[in-house]
Amino acid sequence: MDGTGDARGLLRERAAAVLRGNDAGGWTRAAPHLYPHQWSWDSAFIAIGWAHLDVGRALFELEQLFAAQWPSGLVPHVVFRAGPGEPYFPGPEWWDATRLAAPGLPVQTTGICQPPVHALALRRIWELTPQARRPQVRERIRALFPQLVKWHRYLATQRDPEASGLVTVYHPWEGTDNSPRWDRALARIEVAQPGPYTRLDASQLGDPSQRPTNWDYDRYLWLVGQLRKHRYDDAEIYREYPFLIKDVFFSAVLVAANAALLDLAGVAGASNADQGELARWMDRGREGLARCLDPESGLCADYDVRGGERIRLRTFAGFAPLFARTADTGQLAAQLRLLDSGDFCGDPRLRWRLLPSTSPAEPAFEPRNYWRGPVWPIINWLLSDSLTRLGRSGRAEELRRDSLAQIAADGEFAEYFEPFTGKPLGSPRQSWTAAVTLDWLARDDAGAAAQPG
Ligand code: 2M8
Repeated sequence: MDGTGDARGLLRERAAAVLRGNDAGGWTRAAPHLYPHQWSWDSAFIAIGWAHLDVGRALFELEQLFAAQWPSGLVPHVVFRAGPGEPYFPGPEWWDATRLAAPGLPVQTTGICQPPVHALALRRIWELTPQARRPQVRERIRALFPQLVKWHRYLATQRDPEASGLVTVYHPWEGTDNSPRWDRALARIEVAQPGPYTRLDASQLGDPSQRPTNWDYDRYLWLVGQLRKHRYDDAEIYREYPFLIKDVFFSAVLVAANAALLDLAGVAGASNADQGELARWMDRGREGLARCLDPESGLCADYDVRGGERIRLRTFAGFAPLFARTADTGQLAAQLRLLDSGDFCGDPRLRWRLLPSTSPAEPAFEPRNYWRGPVWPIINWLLSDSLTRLGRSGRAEELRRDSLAQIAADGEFAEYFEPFTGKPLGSPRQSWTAAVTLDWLARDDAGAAAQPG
């Protein structure tokens, strides 16, 4: 990016315009057309973006999302809010989730969840709140805080009945859809006949090679049918359902999110009991992740509970200790070396030294296909935020600068990018890309320190 104030100002205006354009009044579409509803982790990143424009609006984004929280504590991955003129497949009829598991909820939702980045957003909102607005914002944080604790409790208990510190995911849609991490577990599902359906995503995008295949969709939808059959009952799912994965990335985000809630404990007036619980979940998460470190590769490996095997693939998730902000300096140094090795950011073919979703050295790597290779700005935002908080501001600053350069070169706030050419892929005007752009630009304005990492 042209580093002048004018270029930055223009980019900021354009990013703000994307959020305003996708604003549906109190909640924000993840993207126009392709994702017309409110998505869970998108909302959290979006709230960070709003915080640079209006902290009240930022909080409202999270409040609206948590208005759809289930009695169990689960925060659904999609809250279906768009009208009939904005179709999305699969819609609420495929889930029937609120009737089965959350009757009385005023909105329809799906029945799975996504990485708990919400506490990171809440902390960022507080950091960005001007002094004069702090009393009101503090009140709203106090009101929201117990809902976040309940959300984390759901993940730390229902999604981790073994108390391993690792969250179990039930579906590829719980974050990184067609990542090769799920390939073997999905391949075990031999007969996936979810019934007739018509996808909208591939035609909306105009290039099916950037999206999951029909083979994937058959399995995604069949799994939704299985969850429906189990009425989204976690205990029953744990006993009978075929797709259970201990996801190290998801677990790492929960560790970081528990730390964020602890940072806010004073602001929110958290009870000692809540603080004790958050600290226990955080420690347990760190220990769980340490046990998943593969000594050979140095990467963290997911665990397929049903298959009884570790998932040893070179993907961004292998850096879970970084995303979790590990306190172990030896682990930190080793992971930072790997990050810049030829398998990841050090691959000389990369247009920018950013973390791709899957390593180009991995046989499953596909540079244009969704979570199988492209660079995702939000993942690089999470990484740079972690590195900053770990005191590695030099490397964090490079990630920030390169990410801004990538986004500015495109100018359309793409959903993801081809790692070698830097070409924009997926949906343009993706809300969370605009949101992290606003956050990165503000760090620039604040004169982000470029100290050696
Ligand atoms: C993508 O997932 C949705 C299903 O949830 C889809 O492909 O239709 C993923 O990138 C997911 O992580 C993201 O939250 C969502 C909306 O941006 O899109």
